Amino acid sequence: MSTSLAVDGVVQLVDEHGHAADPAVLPPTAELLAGYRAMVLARRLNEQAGALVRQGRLAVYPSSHGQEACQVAAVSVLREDDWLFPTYRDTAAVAARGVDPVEALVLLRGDWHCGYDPTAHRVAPQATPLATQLLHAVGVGHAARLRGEDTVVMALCGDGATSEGDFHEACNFAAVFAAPVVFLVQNNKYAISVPLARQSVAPSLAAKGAGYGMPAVLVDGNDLAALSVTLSDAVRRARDGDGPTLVEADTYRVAAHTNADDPARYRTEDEVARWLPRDPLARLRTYLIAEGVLDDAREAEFAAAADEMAAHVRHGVSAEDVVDPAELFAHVYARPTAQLAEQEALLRAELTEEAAR
Ligand SMILES: Cc1ncc(C[n+]2csc(CCOP(=O)(O)OP(=O)(O)O)c2C)c(N)n1
Ligand SMILES: [Mg+2]
Repeated sequence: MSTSLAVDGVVQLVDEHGHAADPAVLPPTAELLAGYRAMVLARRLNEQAGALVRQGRLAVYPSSHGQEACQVAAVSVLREDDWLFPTYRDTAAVAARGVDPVEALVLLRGDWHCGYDPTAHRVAPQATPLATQLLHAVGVGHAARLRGEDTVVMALCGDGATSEGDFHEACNFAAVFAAPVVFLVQNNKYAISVPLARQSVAPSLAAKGAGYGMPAVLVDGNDLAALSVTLSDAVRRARDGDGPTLVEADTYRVAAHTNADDPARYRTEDEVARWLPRDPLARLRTYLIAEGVLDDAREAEFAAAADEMAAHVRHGVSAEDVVDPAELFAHVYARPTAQLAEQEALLRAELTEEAAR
């Protein structure tokens, strides 16, 4: 296990100055370069989605700014036939998995519940009810095992979600039945305005793994290399039939919870300023430049790819979809109830009347 790489209990391979204490244990440079490119795209997606909120094109966007290493590593360690179970904050991970970000953002535009086909890239719908997706993730992993498949499930949640009963049930069931699940807790220090200290007094969230009899690792969540090695190990264990792992990523939510939140009411600017030098992109960039694999030409290439993606998102999200209001009633029940059928008929009649005016 990568716990052997932990210093003071935290796995870190590239420090905030871009220095690697032991380059021999790092993933191959080409892999890190690809990870850096993916983080550039992830950050740009966060910025573009934030701009679309300010333009009124999206209702809300929970940014993963500062958490891009988690977003990218969670996906890069998976095989195509594995599953990802994301939360509302994980749009960048969903996009990194290959889902069209425009489709992922449909939910946040209020047009549809899940704008993408979860089976196409094996990405479950982004869950807003905290920790509910963890139970589904364990169910999918357990089912795969019963069928004799070696599929692995990556289940994402936040620090606040670890207080939910669903988190406990998911971890316990997964451990007892050796379900092939990796629980990645992105500890970004807040659940909206509730700081970690009011969430748990456990020595760490990873420490909770002991209570389930599950291996657990605390990793620097802004260090892509450390996350990749730790999560790859956990995925390997799960695939080999050795059960789940709990990974706590020590990171920070640099932006507000969403645009509907004013973080100045519960945290200081000094605190944010202390985290900025630990930025996941900056440290890997420094490392890759020092290694001679990242130069101006590459940076320009990555920036152009980010520009192209952002333009695609801007155009896609700004397009005025024609939405049929009667779709409200579709897909609620296999056979609509009498009340729903009555309400739908009422709505249709009102729409026809409106159109005739
Ligand atoms: C079951 C449930 N309770 C409450 C909420 C309201 N809520 C939305 S986000 C959030 C904070 C979650 O914090 P955390 O798990 O740390 O994730 P983060 O937003 O920091 O990524 C809360 C309480 C919810 N969505 N679901
Ligand atoms: Mg949080």
